[in-house]
Amino acid sequence: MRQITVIEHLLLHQKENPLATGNFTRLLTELILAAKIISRAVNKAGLMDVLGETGEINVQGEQVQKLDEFANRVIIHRLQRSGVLCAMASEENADIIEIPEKYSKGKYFLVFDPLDGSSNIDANVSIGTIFSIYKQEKDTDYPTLGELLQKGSQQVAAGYFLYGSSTMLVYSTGQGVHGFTLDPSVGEFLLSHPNIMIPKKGKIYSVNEGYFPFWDDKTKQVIASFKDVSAGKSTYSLRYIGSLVADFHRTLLYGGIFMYPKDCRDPKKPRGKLRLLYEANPMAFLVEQAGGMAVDGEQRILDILPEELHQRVPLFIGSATEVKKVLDIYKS
Ligand code: P6P
Repeated sequence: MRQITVIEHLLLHQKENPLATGNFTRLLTELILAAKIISRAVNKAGLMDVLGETGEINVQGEQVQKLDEFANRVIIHRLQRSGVLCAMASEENADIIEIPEKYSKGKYFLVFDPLDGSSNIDANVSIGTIFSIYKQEKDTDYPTLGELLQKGSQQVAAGYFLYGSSTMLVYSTGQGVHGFTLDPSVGEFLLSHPNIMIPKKGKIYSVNEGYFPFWDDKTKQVIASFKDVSAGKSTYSLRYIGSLVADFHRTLLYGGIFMYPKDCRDPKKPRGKLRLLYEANPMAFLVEQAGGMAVDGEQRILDILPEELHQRVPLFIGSATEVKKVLDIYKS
């Protein structure tokens, strides 16, 4: 395959895309550089003092991993100087990250999870950086939180960097989903998976079965439906890595469904664990661009109007056949 870089692909294959302007290209270029720096640290984690926890607890109530903190700093450092953002929001930061006065601002709003799946870092499991890009609607220097809390359907682009056996970028600007693999010998992400489409039906379901006792009856019915091997029913395999980017990437390429239902255990988390802005929305944007579906059990993820930055949401995402099956059970 001819070596096509991300920016070349953006400009060549999506030239009619209003995003292929200098500003979006600049944003993507800085994001790619940040990912290369993070990838280098992740790949050398065992050799540098970046494994383990910092001893701090983040806004999610989770142990902050040293690599989490490093990835967060790298992205904020690079992107706040890009001159194309009006603000940022990180899964690691409680509030909106404003662009310091000394840097010029732009019209894009970047939402990101700097290193999702980081609790798996010490076990050398694939982890990733997830991002969403929105446009600022109003022409104000300092956007309000209300302006930034847009429905996922308003995303102008979304994607993830996967730090695994190879480092990949999978993203969409609304013109299909495209995968690029980092070639360390040239230091570029090169097109490796053009026009990714998720299989209409899969043979894998992905959920943390350990939480079965905490699910309501409907949810138990949903999960049981993927284990029903009575006559004529499809048999499914269970695969669960516990790192959303890795579980989603497998679902996108192989088909099937990833589920993180709400659980009745923690009244403080009635909607489950995954975050709407930082995890569900970007993955929902991608899966719909690839011909799949993403719901919370009742409605389309991309139709949910966020009420707060760190809002959580149940997530059922993957091939249309399996997601429709979930919706039918919840509605029955
Ligand atoms: P559990 C990682 O912490 C994460 O946010 C996602 O990457 C992953 O899908 C999920 O949590 C795993 O959660 O409760 O199964 O360990």
